[in-house]
Amino acid sequence: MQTAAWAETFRIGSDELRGRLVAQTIGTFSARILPEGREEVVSLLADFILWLFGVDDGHCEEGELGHRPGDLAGELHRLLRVAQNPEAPVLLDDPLAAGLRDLRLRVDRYGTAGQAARWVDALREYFFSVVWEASHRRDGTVPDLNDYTLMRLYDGATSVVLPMLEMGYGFELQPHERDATAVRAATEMASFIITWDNDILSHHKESRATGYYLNALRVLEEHDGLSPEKALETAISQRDRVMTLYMRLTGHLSEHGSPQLRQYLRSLGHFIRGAQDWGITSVRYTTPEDPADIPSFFRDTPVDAGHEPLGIPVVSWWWDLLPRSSRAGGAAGAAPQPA
Ligand code: 3E9
Ligand code: MG
Ligand code: MG
Ligand code: MG
Ligand code: MG
Repeated sequence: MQTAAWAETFRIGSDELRGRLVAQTIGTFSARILPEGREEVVSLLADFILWLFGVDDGHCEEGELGHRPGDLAGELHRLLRVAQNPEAPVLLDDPLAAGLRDLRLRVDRYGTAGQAARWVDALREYFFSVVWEASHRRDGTVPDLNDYTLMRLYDGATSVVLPMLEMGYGFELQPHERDATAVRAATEMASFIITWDNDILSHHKESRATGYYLNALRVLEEHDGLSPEKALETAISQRDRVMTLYMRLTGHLSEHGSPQLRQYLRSLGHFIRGAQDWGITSVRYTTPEDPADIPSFFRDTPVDAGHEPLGIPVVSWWWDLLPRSSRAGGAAGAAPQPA
C-alpha cells in the first residue's frame, strides 16, 4: 500500500503500467527479502523495486528505448547523474528521475557514503547490461548461454539490491570480506539462482507477450535445440547445481566469517527464497486472466546435486573455490582462496 502511494506521488511509469505494478505485491517481496530489517529500509527497497520495473518494463521491455540501445544508454546516463548528484538540474520533468532523487535521499539517510556509492555503481552495471540486452532486442537475436549468463548476472537487477541488505540491518560489510573472491562468488551465485528462478517462473508471462523476449529457456531452445520441456528441465538442473555449490560455499564462509558476513549471507538466502515465494504468488507471474502453470510449493532436495561445473566459461571459476569432494562445512584445508 505504501509503495502504491509512492508510485502515485511520483507518477512512476505510464498510468497503465503503474496500475499493473501496484497490484503485484512488491511490498511483500521486499519484506520477504528483509524479514527482520528496519522498516524504513523495507519500504525504501519496495519503492526501489517498483522503480526498477518502471525502468525495466517501462523503458526496456515495453518502451521505445528498448529497441534503441544508443538512446537508451543516453537516458540511463542521465538517470545515473541524478542518482549520483540529485541536486543536478538533469531530467527535471521526468517522473523516474524525480523518484530516483527521492530514493537517493533515503539511501543517504539509511546507508553510509560507501553504500550510496556502491549503489550508484551497481545501477551503472545494471544499466550497462540492459543496453547490451537492447541491442539483441533491436536485432532480434538471442545470445549464447555464456553471454546470456554474463548479462543476466546484472540485468536481473540483483546487484543493485545488495547495499540494501546491509542497510536493512544497519551494518557495513568491510571491503576485505565483501570483495573477497569467495564472497563475490557466493553473491554471483545468488544472482544466478534468483534470475534462473525468475526465468523459469516468468517464462509464461514473457513468452505470451507480443514482441521480443529473452530468458534462459529461450537461450537453451535456440542454441542447444532443446524442446520447451527439455529446456525447462535443463534450467532447473542448472539452478539446482549452482544452489548445491552455493550451500557448500556459504556454509564454509559462515563458519569462518564475521557476524556481519553471516548476516549478509543470511540475507542472500532470504533474497533467494523471497524471490521464489514472490515468483509463485504475485499476479505479475501467475497472470490470472491467462493462468500460468506455476507450482505452489518447492522440493526440498535438488534434482541435480552434481559437484561438476556447468560448462559455462564465465562462471566456471565458481567451482574452483572449494575442493570438489568437500562436504558443506568443509574439512580442514577447504578454505576458499582469499582475494
Ligand atoms: C528482472 O528480470 C528485472 C528487474 C528490474 C526486476 C526488479 C527486481 C529486483 C531488483 C529483484 C530481483 C528479482 C527478480 C529478478 C525477480 P526480468 O526477467 O525482466 O523480470 P520479470 O519480472 O519481467 O520476469
Ligand atoms: Mg528485464
Ligand atoms: Mg521483465
Ligand atoms: Mg523474467
Ligand atoms: Mg525479460
